[in-house]
Amino acid sequence: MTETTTRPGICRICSAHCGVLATVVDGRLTKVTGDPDNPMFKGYTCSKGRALPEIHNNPSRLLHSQKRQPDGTYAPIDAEQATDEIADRLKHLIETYGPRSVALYLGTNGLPYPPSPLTANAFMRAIESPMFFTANTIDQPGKQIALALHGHWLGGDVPFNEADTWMLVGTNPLVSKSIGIPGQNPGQSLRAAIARGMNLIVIDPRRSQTAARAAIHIQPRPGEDVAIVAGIINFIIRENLCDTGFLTENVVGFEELAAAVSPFSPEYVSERADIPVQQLIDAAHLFATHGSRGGMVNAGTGANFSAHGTLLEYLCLCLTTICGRWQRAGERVLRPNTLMPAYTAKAQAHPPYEGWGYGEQLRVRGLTDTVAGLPTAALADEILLEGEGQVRALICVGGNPMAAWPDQRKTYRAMESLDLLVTLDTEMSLTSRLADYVIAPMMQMETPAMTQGSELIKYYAGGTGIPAAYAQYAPRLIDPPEGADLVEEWKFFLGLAKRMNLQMFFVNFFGGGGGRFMESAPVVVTMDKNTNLTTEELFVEMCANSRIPLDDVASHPHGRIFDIDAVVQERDPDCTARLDIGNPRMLTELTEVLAEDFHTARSDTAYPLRLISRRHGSFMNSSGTGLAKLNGGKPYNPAYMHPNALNALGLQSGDLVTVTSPHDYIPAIAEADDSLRHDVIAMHHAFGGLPSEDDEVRERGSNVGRLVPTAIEYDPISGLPRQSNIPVNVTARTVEEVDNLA
Ligand SMILES: Nc1nc2c(c(=O)[nH]1)N[C@H]1C(S)=C(S)[C@@H](COP(=O)(O)OP(=O)(O)OC[C@H]3O[C@@H](n4cnc5c(=O)[nH]c(N)nc54)[C@H](O)[C@@H]3O)O[C@H]1N2
Ligand SMILES: Nc1nc2c(c(=O)[nH]1)N[C@H]1C(S)=C(S)[C@@H](COP(=O)(O)OP(=O)(O)OC[C@H]3O[C@@H](n4cnc5c(=O)[nH]c(N)nc54)[C@H](O)[C@@H]3O)O[C@H]1N2
Ligand code: SF4
Ligand SMILES: [Mo]
Repeated sequence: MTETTTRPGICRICSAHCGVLATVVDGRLTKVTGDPDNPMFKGYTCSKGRALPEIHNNPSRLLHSQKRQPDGTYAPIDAEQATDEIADRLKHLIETYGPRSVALYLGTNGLPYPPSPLTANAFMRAIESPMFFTANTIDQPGKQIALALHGHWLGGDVPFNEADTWMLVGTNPLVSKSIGIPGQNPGQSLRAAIARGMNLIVIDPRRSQTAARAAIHIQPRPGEDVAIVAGIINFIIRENLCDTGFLTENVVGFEELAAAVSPFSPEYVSERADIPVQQLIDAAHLFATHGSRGGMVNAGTGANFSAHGTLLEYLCLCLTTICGRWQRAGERVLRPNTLMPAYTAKAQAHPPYEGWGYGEQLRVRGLTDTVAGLPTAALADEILLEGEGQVRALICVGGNPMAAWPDQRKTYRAMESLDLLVTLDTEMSLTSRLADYVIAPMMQMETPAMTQGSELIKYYAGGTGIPAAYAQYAPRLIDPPEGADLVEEWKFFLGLAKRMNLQMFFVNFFGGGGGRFMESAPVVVTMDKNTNLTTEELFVEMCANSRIPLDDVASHPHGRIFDIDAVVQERDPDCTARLDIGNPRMLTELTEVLAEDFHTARSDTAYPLRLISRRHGSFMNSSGTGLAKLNGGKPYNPAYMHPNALNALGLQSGDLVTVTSPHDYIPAIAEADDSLRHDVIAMHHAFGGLPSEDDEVRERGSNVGRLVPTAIEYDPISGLPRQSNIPVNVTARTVEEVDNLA
């Protein structure tokens, strides 16, 4: 007899954390749909969430950990045995070379498993290695650094669902569900907002899905967002459209900002960004004056990848602040915590603090630790650079350096040169194919789930996080497949700690951004030899100081929006804190941007096109690209080009081309796309094979990271290289080259 159950669960592929319904037939996940009874999502999901059955039942999923054999092939290994061997090798490396020789990299798939990043971090602290890296510093590290320089507004964000304007710079939340428009069914939120009269302003070289809905779509040359936002600020200041009351009470640095942006006249910005003067003026005017409830500015990856990501984020905060677009006393708190501790939102500033320059010093490019973490773009150098402190072992948790890091060839050399590479991955990812050990973990529906992480991200950047007192908990919905030997990631680290005789201090929230504003002390769980916790028990610890008890949340299996009447309080009478919009370091960098010779850069005939980033609706970075259900028979990432640009090169959709940057080249498959500027090509990142597998471009796609050098143009604080607006040329592959690829 078959047994079928349908129960609520949580998709955690992206930070939206949609409440779903999961159907299980005889222990096998067969169907995932939206949950109409979920009050937040009301039945919403995306194609990735609905593919969770295929993701779980993927024939290439690892059901056993793997060990690399002397001949380079892989053989299954018992997870306990693998942990023994890894612990021994780590102990030996630490004894011989010191703790800094061991580094850890946490990628995007830490997100689905709340204790996993925290235990990985506790393990690194226990071995006393500072070398803890995450994908954050190859993403938008400027967000947290800029917040440190600007200060935080303790009243929180203006609700998107009430605002009459909003500005989005280089982000496409209809697809990415990441920022600005709430990620919980963004299409629905945007439709409602537009129906209400919202005028959306989108700055994007591509008519993205989001840009197509905008009242004003500025379609500039890529990489000019700093100039554009500076120009908008300048116009608003010149036209006296600032919120002077807010500025007087809460802000310092206005004169300095006004002086620094003054050269960014509409005419100058128009020429530099190649946009109509009037459009810039209209956008600035609209943003400053439209409607009764002004909205905010949010930037995404596209705008952050220009090598001035910190400055761009800082200017976005300045624009929000000069217009006073923060929640005020008496207004509702947009994101009151539910599975996080309660806090008091106040209509006042939290003053600026140190954003970088402390902690661990990297041995390259003068980079240091930052509030966004250590610069991941320099980790390959730390592995390759010999001498005191050289990194010799790397543990990758839910990340894929070979697919996602800049400079793929350098990354390859680094991975190959390691004494020990361990990945925790659900498949033989590009990076796992170079690993000594691949630890096979349990997957989403085999582990308990909660929405705490989706709440936490509001501390990372404005415009993110669930915009309501919403929470959900879901138990394990399936057992791992029969005969499988799978570990929960956090238990792998506990297993290492036990074998290495370490005591770990597990802290329920990271310090930095989040920890700074917690009114209650973090929960600390001491883990050692005697620790015998289940994940469920650890969740209870993690939520020990939550506003709503975890039990209460769990008693509403479809999730619940709790009735919390949180209102922003008046500022403290003795508050002297101010937001700073005149940070000297940032304004000096703005002057340097102004001094750039953009005419010469633009007339480089060797690289006439600019390659920009964009996300794929069906995949989360490199995850899922091999699944037929998601790739619809197209497992590669095309080189999207305007049809006229394609014609001019004598090319057609489907043709093989070579995309060359000053740094390297990749094969690619051209595809017409009239949403782009003529001088821009767009490609999804995190595709492609190893550098030796160019002939598999139709099966694996192309690795954009290979075109990106790490040490030439990069954000001076975060080390984030220029991952968009990459100068390139596109040429047809010669008959010979195509033959070789056949
Ligand atoms: N050129 C260029 N480079 C970029 C970007 C860009 O736009 N352009 N974007 C950058 C950004 S924003 C980011 S966040 C990084 C992403 O960088 P990474 O996080 O390093 O890359 P992902 O592809 O997300 O890696 C996810 C890995 O998790 C594995 N995985 C899938 N499911 C599970 C699971 O349940 N458990 C475990 N343990 N593993 C799982 C996948 O197989 C894959 O190997 O890339 C950055 N790099
Ligand atoms: N479906 C899906 N969702 C995802 C992911 C995924 O891979 N797939 N990845 C997740 C991750 S890790 C992240 S960090 C977020 C990122 O979320 P977003 O930042 O929203 O990323 P994208 O969707 O790539 O949107 C970036 C936009 O920037 C534009 N752009 C590129 N270069 C420039 C430029 O120089 N200036 C300006 N103004 N625009 C530019 C691109 O055309 C694109 O429309 O998405 C998350 N969500
Ligand atoms: S939007 Fe994100 S969380 Fe929701 S179903 Fe899609 S991938 Fe899953
Ligand atoms: Mo990201």
